Amino acid sequence: MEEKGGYPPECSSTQNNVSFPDSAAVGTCSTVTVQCSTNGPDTTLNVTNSTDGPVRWTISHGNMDTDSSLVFTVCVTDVLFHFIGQYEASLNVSNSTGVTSVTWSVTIDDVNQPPAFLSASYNIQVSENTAVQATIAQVPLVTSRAMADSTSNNVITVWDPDNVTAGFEFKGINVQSVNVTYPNSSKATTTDQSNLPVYLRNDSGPPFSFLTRSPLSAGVHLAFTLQAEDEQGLVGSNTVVTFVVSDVNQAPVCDSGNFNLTVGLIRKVNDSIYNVSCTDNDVNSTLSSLTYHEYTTSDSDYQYFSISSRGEISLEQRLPLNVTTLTYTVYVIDGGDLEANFTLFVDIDRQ
Ligand SMILES: [Ca+2]
Ligand SMILES: [Ca+2]
Repeated sequence: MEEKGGYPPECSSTQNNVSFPDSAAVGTCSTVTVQCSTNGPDTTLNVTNSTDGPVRWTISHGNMDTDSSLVFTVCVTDVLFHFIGQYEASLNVSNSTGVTSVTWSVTIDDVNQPPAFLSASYNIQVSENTAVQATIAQVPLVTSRAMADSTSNNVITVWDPDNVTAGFEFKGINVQSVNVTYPNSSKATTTDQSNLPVYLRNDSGPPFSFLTRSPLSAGVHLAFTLQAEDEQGLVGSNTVVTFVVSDVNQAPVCDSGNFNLTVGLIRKVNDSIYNVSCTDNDVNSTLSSLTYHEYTTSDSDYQYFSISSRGEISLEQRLPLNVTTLTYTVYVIDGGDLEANFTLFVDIDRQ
């Protein structure tokens, strides 16, 4: 009886090369056709993967073609940044008689990537009473997107994965322009930070810092368009960092303070005797909305007067005959519950 051949598989190439740029996206594949003959009694071949090194790719194959070819595909399964170099992987192709090893040299090439910001825009609230020379945001550099701080609102992370090849690495941040919007709706655009109340200190670092140079005015918006650049001059997408100066409630101010007012005895009920005028500097319309009231506990003379919510004081009763001065204390309160008060001393003119 004739015996079938008894040899391990024969493959057309036992040493194969593939290379990927380190910027290759997960899922990128390189296909290599290797003809492996069954070379024996079997009709199929077994392939076992004995890849070592970083597990950032897989080598798989399809069904055997009629010409005894196996088509192998090397696919990227994880990001390749920071895995620059040459690695070896191997497969064992076997039949019932023996094993043939097919090796793969996988090369990850360093490709320069432009630096990038984690986010295309940032909105940062800054209180109007922030101290001068305070740090209001930071711009750190990382070499991996995964290392970026994505939870702190005032951290503007820039990343450049290149930290191996000289000349590919991050160089600095340029302020392209600053758009300033004032509470009165006027706008200005500048490339010169020197007169702005907020500026990016980009001459030392990273991390770079945004600082206040001068007191901040409520309602002002400062939008910085930033560009990150590497040593080879590559630039990524810009980011826009907008600082919004928030209004902090301040109490109303009444210019008059306590004062004396002379009112004729013969004035009639409902006659208007005075208009209180207080002001509130807040930009926010709620924080600056004022309503006027009278105190009904501190003195008893309030019954002679009334004050409208807009500050108009009128007589509520005829003035008494036997008194020369009445005391009337009023207060004004803003939409944020801050108040100012003052006392009117009403001298009754009997003439
Ligand atoms: Ca780079
Ligand atoms: Ca106020």
